[in-house]
Amino acid sequence: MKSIQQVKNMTKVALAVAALVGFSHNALAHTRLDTPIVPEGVRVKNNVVIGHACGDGTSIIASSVVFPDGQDSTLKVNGTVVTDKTIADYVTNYGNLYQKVLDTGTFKQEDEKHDEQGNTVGFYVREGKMPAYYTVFLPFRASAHTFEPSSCASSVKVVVAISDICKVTNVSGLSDATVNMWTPAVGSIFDGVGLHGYDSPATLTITRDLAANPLPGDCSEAGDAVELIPSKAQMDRDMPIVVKGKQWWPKQ
Ligand SMILES: [Cu+2]
Repeated sequence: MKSIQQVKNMTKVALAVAALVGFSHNALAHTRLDTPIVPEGVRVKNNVVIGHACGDGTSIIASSVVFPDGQDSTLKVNGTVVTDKTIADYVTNYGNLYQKVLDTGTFKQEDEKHDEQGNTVGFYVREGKMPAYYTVFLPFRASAHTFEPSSCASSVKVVVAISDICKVTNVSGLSDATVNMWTPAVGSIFDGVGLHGYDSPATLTITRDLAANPLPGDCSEAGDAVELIPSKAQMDRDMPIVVKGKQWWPKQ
């Protein structure tokens, strides 16, 4: 038989290992898309995969997602911001390509977010609880993206901003203890400078169908890598969760 001291020591070791495992799990499992790379011309059922809550004993109680609207979004080509082009120069049908798939299994209340033209620019879920050690899928559908044949784009990376909420606070209460913000750093109130998910957004990359839609002859062999990022103005407007005309998160 083991002495009580031996058992105590073993328990201590087991707890230390559990703490390490728990920590590394939390540090690694960022919120991302289930299928982050999709081919041109294919409609895909996808999921936001929530990686973790805000530390042991906390739960995700809501989540908010923003897709770049393509109106005032920032456009990068091979890593450099371009201002003389829009997403329409690269993707012929950008706008209203994303649709939430209704799923009230974990979060009982959800809705899409629409712009003034009625285009879906994001969605939110709330009235649920995901324990810290769980994961949850938030299903949505991405319609087929079509590349502009005359463009040199070989891929388009759509930056998707996500906030996983543990506690509803006002803007000054946004911290690692209350929210995980997987957002691009664009100067919005949801940048989360210094926080866990700083400038680490989820992405959806669409790859050109080079067989059906080959690059024009004057393009580089690799083609251009295009990136579409929601603007500061869109982030500040579309990231909050508004329920029946009243802002629920962040608190006002
Ligand atoms: Cu993480």
